Amino acid sequence: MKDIKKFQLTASMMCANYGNLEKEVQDLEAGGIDSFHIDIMDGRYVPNFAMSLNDMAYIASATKKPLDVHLMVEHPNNNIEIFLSKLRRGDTVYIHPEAEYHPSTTLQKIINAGITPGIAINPGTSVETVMEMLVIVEKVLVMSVNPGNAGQMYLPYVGKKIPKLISLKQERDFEIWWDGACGADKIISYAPMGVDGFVLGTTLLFGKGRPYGDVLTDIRKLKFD
Ligand code: S6P
Ligand code: MG
Repeated sequence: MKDIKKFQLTASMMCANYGNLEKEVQDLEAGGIDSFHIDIMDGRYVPNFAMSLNDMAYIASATKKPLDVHLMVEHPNNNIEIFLSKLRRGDTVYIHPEAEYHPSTTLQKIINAGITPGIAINPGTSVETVMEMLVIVEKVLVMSVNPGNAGQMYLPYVGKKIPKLISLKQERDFEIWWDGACGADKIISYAPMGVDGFVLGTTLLFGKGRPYGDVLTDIRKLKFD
């Protein structure tokens, strides 16, 4: 058995208790979370509204940990500056290529702002359709559920994309992150293969009646073959 400690963990803040967001941020940070995942939705690109600009800005002000901003909005190029202006070097912005006419233009705006550029790949989007963008981005967020909601079922066909992306990541220099229905089984399967980070939501972290620090410690202690 080999201990693999290199993977990162980010907390999906749309699953947090909004009754006391400050305490949620503090508890997650004290518990050892690496970053905060912020799901921004517009009710058009996805059939839901989760977090928005002010939630993101508040969490940015409440922590020095990086923000991992997942934009599920149509045509982010139209107003992405509003988000970028509230972020800091070390934060990431993911866009969905399908939501944009010219995704590489939008990615260039993210890069020009000094923010880490990423793309999110939907379950129904194949790796082949984003091949050129893999050269531009630093992070790829693999969605294992359709975007829009927490607490959904894992779509098993998504796992097949991981070996494809792993074979491309050295040459094209990007990190691979997993988003959706992330249980310990997914970390055990995919961290040893080379997945760099995991988004934790209701499946593993939130609503468990256990301190976040205990859950995160258990995840870090997972054993790998
Ligand atoms: C979904 C969103 C995700 C979820 C996360 C929740 O649109 O992008 O980040 O918040 O997947 O995790 P879980 O374990 O409830 O699926
Ligand atoms: Mg997300």
